[in-house]
Amino acid sequence: MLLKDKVVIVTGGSRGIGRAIAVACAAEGADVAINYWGDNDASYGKRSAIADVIGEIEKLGRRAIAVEGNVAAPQTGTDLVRHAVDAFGKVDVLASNAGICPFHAFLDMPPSVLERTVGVNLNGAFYVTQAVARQMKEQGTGGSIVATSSISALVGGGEQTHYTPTKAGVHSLMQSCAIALGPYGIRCNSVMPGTIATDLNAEDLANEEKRSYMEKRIPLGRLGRPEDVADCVVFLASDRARYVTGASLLVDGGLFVNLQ
Ligand code: RM4
Repeated sequence: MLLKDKVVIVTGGSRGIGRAIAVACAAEGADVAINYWGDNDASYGKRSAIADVIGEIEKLGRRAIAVEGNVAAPQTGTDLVRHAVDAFGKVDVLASNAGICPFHAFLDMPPSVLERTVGVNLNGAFYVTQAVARQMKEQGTGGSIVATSSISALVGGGEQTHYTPTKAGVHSLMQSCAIALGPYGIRCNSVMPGTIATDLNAEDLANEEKRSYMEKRIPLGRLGRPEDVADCVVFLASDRARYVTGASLLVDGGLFVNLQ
C-alpha cells in the first residue's frame, strides 16, 4: 500500500484522469476528497459521475467525500482543504488535476475562451496548491503535490494556443513551488500526459483522421488511458519518490520524442 492512511485531495476528480487518480490513490490505501464542477446531473437514471466515483472508492474500503467548486475561484481551494480536514483530519497529498481544453482556432478566439481556460488550468492550480501548502505547512509533516501538466507544456497545438501556455505554466509553477516549499518537506512535481482518451478530447478524437494520426505518432501504438497517468501520480505522491521534487514525468507512450 503506497499511500496507506494518507489523505489525498484530487481536483477535477469526477471524470477522466482525475477520476483515475482518485481511484488509484484509494486502491493504495488513501482516503480521498474529490473536487468536481457540475458533474452531478443524474440524467437518465444513471448515477452522477461524482456519485459513481465515490461509490467505486467505497467499494475499495476507503472513504471519499465530494466537494463541488470551480477551482478558478480562489475560495474553492480554501473550502476544499477545510472539507478534507473536517472529514479526515489532515491533508497529505494534492493531485492538482482540474483542467479544460476547449479546442479553438487562434485568430477568432474570443477573450472568454482564453480567460476561462487560464482561470481553471493555471489560476486554479495556483490557488489550490497555495491552500493545500498552507495546510501542509501548518501540519508540519510535509506532503506531496502532483500537478497534471501536459506534453503540451513542451510542444504546441494549432487549436490550443490558449491551452498550451497554461500547461507550461503549471509545469513551471511546480518547479517554483518545489523551491518555495522544500523547506517544509513538501515535494512538488508534475506529470505530462500525452494524448489520453478522455471526455476532454472525445470530440476532437471523434475525427477518425485525427485519431489515426495521433495513434500513428505514438511508438507504443495506442492512445493513453487515464490509469496510465494515475499510476505515475501515485508514484510521485508516495514515499517511493521521497527525493523527487521540481521534476516532471512524461506519460505519453513516446509521443514527444517521436520525430521520425
Ligand atoms: C493534451 C494533448 C492531447 C489533447 C489533450 C486535450 O495536453 O494536447 O493531444 O488531446 O490535451
